[in-house]
Amino acid sequence: MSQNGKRTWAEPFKIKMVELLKVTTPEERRKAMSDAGYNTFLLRSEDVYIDLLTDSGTNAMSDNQWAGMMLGDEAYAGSRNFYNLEANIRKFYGYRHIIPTHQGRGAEHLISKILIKPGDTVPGNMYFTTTRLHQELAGGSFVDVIIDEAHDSEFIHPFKGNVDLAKLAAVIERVGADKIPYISVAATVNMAGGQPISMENLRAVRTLCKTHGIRVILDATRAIENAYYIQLREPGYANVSIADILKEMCSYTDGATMSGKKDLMVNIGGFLALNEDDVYDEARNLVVVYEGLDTYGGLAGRDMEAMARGIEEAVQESHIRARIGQVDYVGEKLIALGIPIVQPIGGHAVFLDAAKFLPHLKQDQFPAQTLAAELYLESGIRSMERGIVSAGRNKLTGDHYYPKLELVRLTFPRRVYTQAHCDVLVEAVQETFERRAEIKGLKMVYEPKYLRFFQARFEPLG
Ligand code: PLI
Repeated sequence: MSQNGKRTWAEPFKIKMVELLKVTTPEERRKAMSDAGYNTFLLRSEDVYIDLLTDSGTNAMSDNQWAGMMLGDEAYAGSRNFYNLEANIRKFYGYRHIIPTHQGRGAEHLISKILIKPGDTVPGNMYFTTTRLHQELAGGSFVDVIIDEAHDSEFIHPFKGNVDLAKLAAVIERVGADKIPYISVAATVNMAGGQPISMENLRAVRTLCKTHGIRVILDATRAIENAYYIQLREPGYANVSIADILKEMCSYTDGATMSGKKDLMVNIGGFLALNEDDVYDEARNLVVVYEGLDTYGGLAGRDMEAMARGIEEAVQESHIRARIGQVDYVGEKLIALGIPIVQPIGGHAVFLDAAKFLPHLKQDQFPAQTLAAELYLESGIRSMERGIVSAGRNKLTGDHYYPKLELVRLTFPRRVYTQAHCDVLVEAVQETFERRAEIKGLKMVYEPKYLRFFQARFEPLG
């Protein structure tokens, strides 16, 4: 049953400008995939028909955002657009101090460098690739404290992004609170399949951390989508606005890292938000080393304006209902066809369960990498591996991490594709599913040191 009813999610916008798509032949796709080393990140965008690689920076801005771009104040210092952004982050997220960054990982870099000392532990509700890497580069170790259900692709739970409080308490007991600079809480949890955390859980995390003097840092990248799930599923929130839910979520945290390229529908931009004055002072000093002055942080004035305006649009109920309704539409169709996907359906993407889709492949034959390549060969649709390749290697042992979830992410850019594109996608996945028994795995032939999924190269087995 759809979470959104049948037609209630129709897009609350009309299309003013279009970008033409290119349809390729199977022969062209075979060559493109081979040239790309069977890694969808290495494809040229012009060889892609429907691009579901990511929802990051790929969204369609509104006429109001584009109008804001023309009002860019490109002063080196004190741009008016910075103050507009600061005002809207304070208004909608509620934090006191704001530092713009070129994108989310710029903020992750700053907070990791400021708060993490070598030997520290950072618990979190499942890792995210760039977040964990910055924690490790600062000398910390990430520990996963998400509930066990999050690692089971079929387990139905309304808030699969929840922190397991017993796991968190055990980590505090084991390493000591003074070795935990903060807990990193993501909303929604990308690697778990776009799964939300409940307000009740976030409140409980806050209470537990407060007793131990541990900060809570929110990864707010898709927090507005998380707010929608709280409104939809959590008792007591059905009549609370998305904006008020967002603000309450942030109120249980000490700061946030943010990639504006997702929820806020801009092509570039992010920020670090903080409440503590001394942490802010350090961040304000450090940002000039890595990003730029604290009133632009690596962004043009026009980009800050687009992000400031994006916040106001992103918290609109009609927007968020349509955005998640579209993802839900595809997910429901795939479930009806018996295709294995992560359930409940996530906020920003439908995640194919590659381990169940291609059960004849071992995990080190890269089932999700293989499936992403095959879907492209079938249809020209680009998706992303979120399995063993993305998980990388344990920095101490050098072994692959073997994540329980071996997924292919079909990620929906906001306000970009139509329902007919969704139907084409469903057909393509179905056709790939029908020939799954013939699909062979891959071997990795080039592996970069950091975030290997971006640039690794593969060859077909057999
Ligand atoms: O890509 P950035 O540097 O703007 O943001 C990094 C980042 C942080 N947290 C989370 C939850 C993310 O999803 C995220 C980036 N995600 C990408 C690029 C994605 O395709 O999901």
